Amino acid sequence: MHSVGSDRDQNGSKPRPEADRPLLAVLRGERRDPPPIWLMRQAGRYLPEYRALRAEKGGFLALCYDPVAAAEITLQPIRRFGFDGAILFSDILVIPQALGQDLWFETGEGPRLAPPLLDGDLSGLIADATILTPIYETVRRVVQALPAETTMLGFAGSPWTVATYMVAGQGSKDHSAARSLAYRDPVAFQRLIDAIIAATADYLCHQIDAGVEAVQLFDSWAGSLAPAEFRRWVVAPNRRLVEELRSRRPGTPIIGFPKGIGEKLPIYARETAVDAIGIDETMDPVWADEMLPSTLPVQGNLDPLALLAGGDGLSGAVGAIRAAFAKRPHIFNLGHGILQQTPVSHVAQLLAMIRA
Ligand code: 1CP
Repeated sequence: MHSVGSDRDQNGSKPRPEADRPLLAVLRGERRDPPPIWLMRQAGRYLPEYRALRAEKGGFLALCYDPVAAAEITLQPIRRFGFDGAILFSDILVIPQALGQDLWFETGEGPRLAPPLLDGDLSGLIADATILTPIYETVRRVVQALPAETTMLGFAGSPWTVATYMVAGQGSKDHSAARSLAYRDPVAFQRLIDAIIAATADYLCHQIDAGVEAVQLFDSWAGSLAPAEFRRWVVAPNRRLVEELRSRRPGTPIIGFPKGIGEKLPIYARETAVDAIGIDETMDPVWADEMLPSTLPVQGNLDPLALLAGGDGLSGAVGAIRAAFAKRPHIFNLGHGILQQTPVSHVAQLLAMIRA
């Protein structure tokens, strides 16, 4: 029996047309030449069309919760450059907000969260996951408009990185507030991590149900921990998220991005069991290629400053990365987010270089 809307799944979204999506193929373990490419923070301030929309809508967070605007911003870099992946326009700090912290951005300074959880105690907060609902609407809007060959990426912050903001109430250089709490009261800190894991798993499942085809876990501050703490607060929570997602939404590839972890890379890859791993620009790609299983897709690792500078330095760096990963599934990307001052023309040149 056909009824109106029978081509829609239970969430009301239309399934995407079958097509070859190179980024998704590589995340599933295929090698492609040229490698698929997307850039962390590709939707954002280096684009004049983003800055215009941000000025019109009055601020970054308002954009995150406005599905029409957020879908438009997600699509802007796809229209301009034809990246192989579109990353949902949102932020890792919406999870603390859903857990009950107030969130705002101080101009020129960065995020503020209140109250800071210096004792790791969430009991005074009122969690409300319904605030995340507009974000799933953004995903549905993007997938309706996305070219068939473009992969839709969702994301969340990893528990440790999110906790560093929740504990300090703001960004911090050495993450000492969260690190101190973890030493002083590991039981309270574990409760905080557990709450972030639970909220994040639900959040990512909803993103997947709305049409996201792969997810990235951003552990931007994974590099600030001593080895035993690294295992406890980076490896174990990411592994739990991977297990949870695999059992609840099997078949959705998970990219781990543990920035700054250096020699701990093989431990992270093996013990979290992520489907693909993002590496930052400080890591030697030849070393990473030697240390990681030959079938594991690797994403990275161009220095954002090389892209900003352009010229011969850029082409040299691109060549070295491609040579290092010539025999494995590789996704071309930066080692961290694109810098705001990056000339748009350099991004176009990078794509031309990769696809030549
Ligand atoms: O217009 C503006 O002023 C807002 C700037 C901005 C943007 C465009 C922020 C504030 N967040 C974002 C979007 C964002 N953030 C995305 C969207 C999709 C894309 O990649 O294009 C993603 C994936 C993030 C992830 C994010 N937010 C991370 C992890 C990745 C990373 O860069 O390390 C972190 C740490 C944040 C927190 C955050 N959001 C914004 C700021 C200024 C910060 C603090 C960063 C810090 O503490 O240094």
